[in-house]
Amino acid sequence: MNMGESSICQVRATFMLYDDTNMRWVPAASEGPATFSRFHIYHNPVTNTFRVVQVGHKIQTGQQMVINYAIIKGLKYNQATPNFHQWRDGRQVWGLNFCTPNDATLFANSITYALQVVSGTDSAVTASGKKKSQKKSMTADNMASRLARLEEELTCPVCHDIFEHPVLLSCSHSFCKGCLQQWWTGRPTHECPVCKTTSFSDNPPTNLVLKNLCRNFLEEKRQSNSSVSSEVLCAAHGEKLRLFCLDDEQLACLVCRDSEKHTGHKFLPVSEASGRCKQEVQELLKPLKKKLEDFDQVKTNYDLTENHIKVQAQNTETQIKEQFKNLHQFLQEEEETRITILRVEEAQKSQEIKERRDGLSKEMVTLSDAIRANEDQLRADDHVLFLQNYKTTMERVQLTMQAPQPISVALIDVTKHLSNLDFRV
Ligand code: 8SE
Repeated sequence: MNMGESSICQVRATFMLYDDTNMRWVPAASEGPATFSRFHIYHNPVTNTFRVVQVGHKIQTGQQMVINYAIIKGLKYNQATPNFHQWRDGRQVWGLNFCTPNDATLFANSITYALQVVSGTDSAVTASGKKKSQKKSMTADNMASRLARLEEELTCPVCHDIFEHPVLLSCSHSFCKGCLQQWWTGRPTHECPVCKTTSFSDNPPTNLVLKNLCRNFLEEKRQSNSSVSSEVLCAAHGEKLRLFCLDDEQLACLVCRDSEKHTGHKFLPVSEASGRCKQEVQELLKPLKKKLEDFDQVKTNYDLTENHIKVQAQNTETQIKEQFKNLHQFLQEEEETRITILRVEEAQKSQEIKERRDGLSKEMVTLSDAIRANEDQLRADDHVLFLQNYKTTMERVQLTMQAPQPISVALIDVTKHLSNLDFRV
């Protein structure tokens, strides 16, 4: 693990890679598919990056990194089965065969979180880039000139007004229906007022597209007029405020313009001036908006992180409980094994002692018999008989002179049974 990095999840799984040519899954590391390894997702909070790491055990140097895979934006994750998840990164398909469905869920949670964070950091940039280009094409100046061009295109060449019920001639020119009828009245041929091509029909068809365009345009214009030209009059002259003085940065009427107060000042019509000013304000707003987007991204990341911390805490708690359950089970079994070994040793030692004691009892009986026999000899009045047996008696006394064997059975070695149990709880 690098400095500052932390493991945000730990699971057991086998890492696999889909071999496209041979169309089969192959183990990504050398261990082989049968063994599960430990995987971590490491988070670097400085760069806000994530990587999947498999740590294997190297005999001498300790931990060795076997897989080191950066979680990148655009990675597609798929939970194929409860135990098998896979992902695509544009180049390859990877798979993780998890030890348990719980491991799979833990991993999926963390990688989903990581993907949200890594794609979030970038998407803000792309989004603002997109918005920038939109803004560029929508500046007020552009807008005005585009509207003027559109108005021109929607103007009837006869009446120079916006088309009213436009009809289409075969030469592809359009006119208001009324204008054309009027134009043709009293003329011998029905020709196009613009190109003079004779029309096939006396009743040319409606140019529906143009009609709709005109309707929309007029509607739009009506709306914008009603919102823009709030009829504010000049306080000094009572005239409409049609101009904007660039020097004083204030509205002006035609009289203001010619007045002494504004001598030598530059004026713009309000529509143009507002376009220009709006653009200026927009330019100033740009960095603020970018900043807001950045803040928003960071905030989103905080929300994501807060949520993920909750999930992590819950998952880790489950893992701790699981491991303690295993530990308890191991301890229970170890306790039972040790007690069984102790009981067997106790029984063996008791048996041995019983055997030795029985032997000793037999020896004591023999000895008592011998003592009694010798004492009988001593008490005898018959001197001849005593001396006759003297030699055998002496031999018998000497024979039983052997000291009793000391206890030779070892006690229970308590240390042996208590080894490694001294946890000092
Ligand atoms: C092998 N599949 C373990 C693993 N499956 C080893 C086995 O021997 N094995 C579970 C099964 C069938 C299936 N791919 C896609 C364990 O049992 N689609 C999936 C995807 C991808 O799964 C979707 C985002 C990213 C969305 C991704 O379809 C495992 C079934 C498979 O890219 C064979 C076929 C399996 C469960 O692999 C390559 C990815 C796939 C898209 C649109 O046999 C295929 C894979 C190839 C084989 Cl990645």
